[in-house]
Amino acid sequence: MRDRRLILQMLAFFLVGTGVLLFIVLDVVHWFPAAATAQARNVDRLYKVMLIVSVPIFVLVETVVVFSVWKFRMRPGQENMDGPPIHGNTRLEVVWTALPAILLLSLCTYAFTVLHSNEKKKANEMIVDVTGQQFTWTFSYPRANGQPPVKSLELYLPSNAHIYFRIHSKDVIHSFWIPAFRLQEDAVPGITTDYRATTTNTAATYPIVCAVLCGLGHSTMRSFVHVMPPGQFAAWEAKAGGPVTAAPGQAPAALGKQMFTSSLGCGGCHTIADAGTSGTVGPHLDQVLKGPKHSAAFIRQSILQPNAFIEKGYPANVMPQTFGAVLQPTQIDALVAYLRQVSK
Ligand code: HEC
Ligand SMILES: [Cu+2]
Repeated sequence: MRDRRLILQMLAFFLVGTGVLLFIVLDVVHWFPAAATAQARNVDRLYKVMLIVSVPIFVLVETVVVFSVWKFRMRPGQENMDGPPIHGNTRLEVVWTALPAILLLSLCTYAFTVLHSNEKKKANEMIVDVTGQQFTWTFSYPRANGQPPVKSLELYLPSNAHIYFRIHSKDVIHSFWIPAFRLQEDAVPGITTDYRATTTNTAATYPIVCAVLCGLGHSTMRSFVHVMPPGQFAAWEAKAGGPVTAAPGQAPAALGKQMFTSSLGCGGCHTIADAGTSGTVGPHLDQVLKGPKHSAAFIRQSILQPNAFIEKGYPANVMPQTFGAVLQPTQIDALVAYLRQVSK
C-alpha cells in the first residue's frame, strides 16, 4: 500500500515536472536569433527534438534523487544501520543499458541525416569567396567570361538561393560565423574550407562575426549579410561590379566620386563636402589632404596601406586594410584623382 502511494506520488511529480520544464524550454526561452536559411531551420528542429527527448530523462533522474532524499533519508538513530545486501538484477540491467543505447543511436542517426542534408551539394549554387584578413571580411563574387570578380566588404545574397561559400584566410585562423545561418567554419591560411547555405525568402540584414580570437582587433571583425529579392541583388551586383574604368568622356575623378559614396563605405567614415558624406570615424578628407599630403603617392598609400601613416588623433586598424585586394587598379586611380580634386 505504501509502495503504491509512493509510486503514484513519484509519477505525479514526474509528470508535472516534465510538463513545466517542457513549457519553459519550448515556449518561454527563445534560444536562437532569427533563422535565415533552410539549414538553420533544420538545426533548430534538431535542437527542439533533443530538448523534448532530454527533458523527461532529466526529470526522471531528478524525481528519483528528490524522493531518495525526501522519503529515504537517514533519520536519527539510523547512523550505523546499513541496508539489506542486494545482488544485481539482470533483467533491470539489460533494460537500462538497451533503452539508452537505442535512444542514443536514433538521435545520432537523426543528427547525421540533418548534417548530411545541410551539407549536400545543390543544383545552381552561387559561389561566394570569403576571405578573412586581420580584421576584415572580404566577399568576392566570381563572374563569367573573364570579368573581374565583384568584391564587397559586406555580404549581399539573393533570397531563396543556394549559396556555396569558399572560405580563405590571408594571415591567421579566423572563423566565419553567421549566427542567423547557424553556420560557422574556420578560415585557415593555406587551405579552402567551405559551407553551404540556402537562404529563405525573408529579406533582412543579419550580423557576421569572427568567432575565433585572431588578434587585437578581433572584436571589430564584424560585418553584415543583406538577404534581398533576386532582382534587387542583381541590381546591386551590377552596380558594385560596376564601372571599373570611367565611361567614355567621363573624368576618372567622376568615377572616384561614385566609388567614394558606394557600398565600399568610404563616405560612412569620412566627410567630403563635395560627395555629401559626413562620416567622422576618419579624418575630413577634403581638409586633411590639403598641403603636404596632397600628393598622389601619399593618397594612394593611405588607401592601400592605411597603417603606413596614421593621422594624428585617429585610430590605427580601423580603416579596412583590404582595399588593395578589393579594388581594381583603375578604380584606385579614380579614387586618388577624386581625392586630389576635392582637396585642392
Ligand atoms: C571604417 C572606417 C573607414 C573606412 C570605411 C574608410 N576609412 Fe579611410 N580612414 C579611416 C581612419 C580611422 C583613418 C585615419 C587613420 C589612418 O590614417 O590610417 C583613415 C585615413 C584615410 C586617409 C588618410 C588621411 C590622412 O590624413 O592620413 C585616406 C586618404 C583615406 N582614409 C581614404 C579612404 C577611402 C578612399 C576609403 C574608401 C575606399 C576609406 N578611406 C574608407 C577610416 C575609414
Ligand atoms: Cu578574425
